[in-house]
Amino acid sequence: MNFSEIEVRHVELPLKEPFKTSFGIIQKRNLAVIAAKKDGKYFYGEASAQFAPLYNHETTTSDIDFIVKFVVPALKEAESIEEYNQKMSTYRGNPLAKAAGEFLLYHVKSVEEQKPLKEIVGANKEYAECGVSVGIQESPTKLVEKVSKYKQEGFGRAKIKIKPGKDVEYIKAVREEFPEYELMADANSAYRLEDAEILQHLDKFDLTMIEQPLSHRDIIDHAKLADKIETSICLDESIRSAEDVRKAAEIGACEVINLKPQRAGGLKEAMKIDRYCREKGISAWIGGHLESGIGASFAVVASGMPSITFSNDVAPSQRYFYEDVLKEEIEMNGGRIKIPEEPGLYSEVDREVLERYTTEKEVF
Ligand code: OSB
Ligand code: MG
Repeated sequence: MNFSEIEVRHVELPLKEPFKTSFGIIQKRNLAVIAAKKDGKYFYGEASAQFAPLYNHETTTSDIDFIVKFVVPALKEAESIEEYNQKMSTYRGNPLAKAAGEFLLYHVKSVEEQKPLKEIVGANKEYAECGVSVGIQESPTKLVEKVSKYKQEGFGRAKIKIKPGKDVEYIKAVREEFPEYELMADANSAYRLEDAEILQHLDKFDLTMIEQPLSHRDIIDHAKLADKIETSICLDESIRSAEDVRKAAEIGACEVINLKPQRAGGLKEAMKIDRYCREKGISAWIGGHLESGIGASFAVVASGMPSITFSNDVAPSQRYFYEDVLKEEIEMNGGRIKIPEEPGLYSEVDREVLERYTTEKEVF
């Protein structure tokens, strides 16, 4: 595409509080942001890796390296999103970095064709239903306090991060306090099949699902676990493509998919997963990685796709950040976020704010 300039930025957003999962603590939100200028306008994409390779193998700086070496040249050369994805498919892994460039091209497409992103991805909902992902807390009491606060703010369900030793007592405490509230758990691969007994204890608490209990590379043991527990299994880390969904579903490894477009390398593959889920009657919802307003814009839109039947991990800007990089921050009303009917992102990027939180920048 004919970009006059492409910026690759390391952006560091302070978090209101650290976010703790079984894989580690996220202290600050380090993001790789691409901005490409065309006909005087900027278009954006974001890679949602963390500072450390905790969720997958990618890191903020490995993504910046991948973006500089492979995404920037592909953005310049490709004449279409298909061509960009074709180029990316020759490289292994790095879905979060690949998605940053692809998101940017969807931003271009939306603005140039004057079509809202929701129409481009085939979204048929007006709102993204918001759930909240609650990090591991010091004590069950503290967790109950947190859930209570988020519930009052309007989030339609709470997802509780768990790990061995911080599971049954924590979930029990929340369930006792809120007998009717929609609850689920996310283990981020913290258990092994041998731990099935611990996970069986969770069956008592009427969780909508348990997300990624076992290894990030596994589907086989998840299928075995599915025979041992009653709670539905949802896969996150193990799913990188529509093909992965097919295999997991065929062997009975999951009933639900946490669909993260960035983990699938972008919106095109996310649309394929959406279609597959719809055809096979598999339920899905959109997951998140503490995105800035740029990444969240794409997650909000994806939350409107037809296969989405559960609340999503999409949240208003103020959930994690004091200040977001959008001119109008993402807002939640009555537990949901309006999916924009206008072309472009949720709102324009505030370049002053973006600049203020940029710690490094390269311009091509
Ligand atoms: O497992 O879904 C996950 C955050 C970073 C990496 C992985 C995950 C998460 C979350 C938070 O659960 C989701 C969000 O609120 O953006
Ligand atoms: Mg998860």
